[in-house]
Amino acid sequence: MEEEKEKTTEGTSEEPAKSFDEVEKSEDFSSEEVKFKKLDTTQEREEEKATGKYDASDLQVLKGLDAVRERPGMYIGTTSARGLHHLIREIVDNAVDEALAGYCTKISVTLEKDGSVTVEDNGRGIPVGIVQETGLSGVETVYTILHAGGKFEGSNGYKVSGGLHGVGATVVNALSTHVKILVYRESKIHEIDFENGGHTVAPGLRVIGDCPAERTGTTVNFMPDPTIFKETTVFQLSEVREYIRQTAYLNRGLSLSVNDVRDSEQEVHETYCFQGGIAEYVSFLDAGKAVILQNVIYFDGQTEDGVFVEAAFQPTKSSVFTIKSYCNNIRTAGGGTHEEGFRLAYGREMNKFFKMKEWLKESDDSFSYDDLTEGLTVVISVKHPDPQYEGQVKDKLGNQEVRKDASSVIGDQLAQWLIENPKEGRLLFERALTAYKGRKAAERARNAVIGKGAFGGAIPDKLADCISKNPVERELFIVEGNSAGGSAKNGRDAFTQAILPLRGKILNIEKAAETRIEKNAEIENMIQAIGAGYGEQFDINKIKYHKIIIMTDADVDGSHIRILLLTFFYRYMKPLVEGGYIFIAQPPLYKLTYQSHDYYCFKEEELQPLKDKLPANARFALQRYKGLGEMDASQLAETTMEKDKRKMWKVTVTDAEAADNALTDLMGENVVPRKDFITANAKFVKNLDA
Ligand code: 28F
Repeated sequence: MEEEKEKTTEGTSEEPAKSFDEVEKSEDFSSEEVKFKKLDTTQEREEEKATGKYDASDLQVLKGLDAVRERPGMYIGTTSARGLHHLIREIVDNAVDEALAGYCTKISVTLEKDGSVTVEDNGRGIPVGIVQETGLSGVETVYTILHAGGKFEGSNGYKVSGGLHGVGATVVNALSTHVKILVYRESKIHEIDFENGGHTVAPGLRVIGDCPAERTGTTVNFMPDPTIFKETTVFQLSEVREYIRQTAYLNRGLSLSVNDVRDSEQEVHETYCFQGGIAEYVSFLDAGKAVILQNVIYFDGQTEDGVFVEAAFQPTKSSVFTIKSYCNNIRTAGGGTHEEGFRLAYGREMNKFFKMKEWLKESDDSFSYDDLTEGLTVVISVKHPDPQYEGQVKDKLGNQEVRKDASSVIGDQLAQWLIENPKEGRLLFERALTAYKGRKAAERARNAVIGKGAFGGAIPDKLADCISKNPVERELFIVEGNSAGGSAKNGRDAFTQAILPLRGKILNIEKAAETRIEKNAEIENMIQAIGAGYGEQFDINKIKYHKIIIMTDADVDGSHIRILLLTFFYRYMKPLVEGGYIFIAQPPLYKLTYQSHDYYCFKEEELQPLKDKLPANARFALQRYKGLGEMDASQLAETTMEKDKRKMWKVTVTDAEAADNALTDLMGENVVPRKDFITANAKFVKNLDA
């Protein structure tokens, strides 16, 4: 465990940030006391308890603590190592809240030899007077009452990755075997102890000594309960250090120390304090990268609905886009409306500026967000009075107003910054242009890799294209199912025959609006393979094949797909049908083998005449083909694909119209029993060979 020297660095943000030391403790504390009854002392309360007279607040305390012990997962997510480390975060978060209120400048966390943890701050000290709402001292209120207002996100009330919204200290108390709290306040040192899951140890809160008036703050020592944290009660220094460091970046000027005194041979004492806040965090994240701008860009602002937005970012030459976002110092790994606000502002203002400078012409496309953010490192931090978290693990910020808040704070200041820093703006433009060019080159390379079509366009990777470049001799077989597709690929004449396997049912054309057609992968593959567009844009002069051959099984499904394909061609590539480019392959229905010679029947009515030709009592084998997949490559080739042997039907417009009508009847409103309807109409095309 290396000993790191004290870390304090100068801020890098524009204006020197006010450090917490400079904050004047100007408030008159007497005004703070107004909500706590001065009269009652804890002594009186203890006497009350001694008489066994439990009042409502005592019952409320017991109810709350037991609830937490019964279902700890409800409050800290899990009781694994992760949940154990949550205990530290809940206590530190309370100290950070005191810092956010402007009264605390130093927080320290110590991993003690006995396995307990001590957290201390130099804030005002938790109030010791009685809180009217609870009838308890401020300290006991914070450490034994589950605030009714404690917000649990989500319907199941599970703990969110965000803080416990002020009920964290009570949860820690309930899940600890002992807790000792020292409060330095009003020149007195007050102490209270809890044991076995939050039960107050007599005599409760009392004064144990004096301290200088300027010495104020809260110190909490707690020991996690091993009956709750069964997996482990051992804290990991690396986990604690990472959280402390992140908290220091997120709260600029706040000094946070982590001390590990468990091994007296190798104690660790580290202090983190960053005047530059999240701007310095971005520098830390970009350490070792080639940056485009020396200074990190930093904006912050408070919106009228009380949301504080901060954003820091720096462009680098790397190709990775890093964005880390936080709400109330809690990481929102799932992103959310604060990131969306950044995205809106960044995309809008950068492109607007580039067009205003005419680096981008009005007619040019705007840069995409990906172009603009390639190599960019961004940290966004928002402080929100009532955060709502979404997503599976509640790590996505859901407050809708934050999208606008972040977009306006960041957008306004980014627009201003670009005008004031045109040189840097130009560097950002060139970075985005590099990204744009890289993306286009990658697209071209990807298409080339997929196997450049004979004509250079992007072709679907499921297409086994043929080698010839002459569309007149090129044939495209659209084959139903991958197994038949495999046989067709093996049996084909690779110079002139291309194979496009079709997965199962393709889109039901009847019900699909034209836009959805494009989205259907099967249809899209077909459109790309044929290469002449579709619908209004169809251009017969661009077709890459002069024969498009539909090869589906002779069964009901095969007929169904055939009808769908014919309807598609008829509706979106009609010139193909009109020009006689569409064919239907005719695979055999039967194979009769007599004296090791194969005879094929392509229609039912051919079978009997074939049998009649055989000598009486001839012994022969008969195979009924149920699907293309039952034929091996050579059988499929010689019966259905070889130009001089195959039988194909050329589709005419009336055939396609029949398919279209069939489809409308079939898929339209008055749905009739599909199976017999398709079979009855499967023969609607005339038998015309090429
Ligand atoms: C090591 C952990 O928990 N620090 C805290 C304060 C200060 C005040 C406070 C906390 C009383 C009942 C609302 C002081 N003076 N460190 C900490 N420091 N809580 S927790 O008040 C809590 C109120 O509920 C404080 C005036 N106002 C507030």
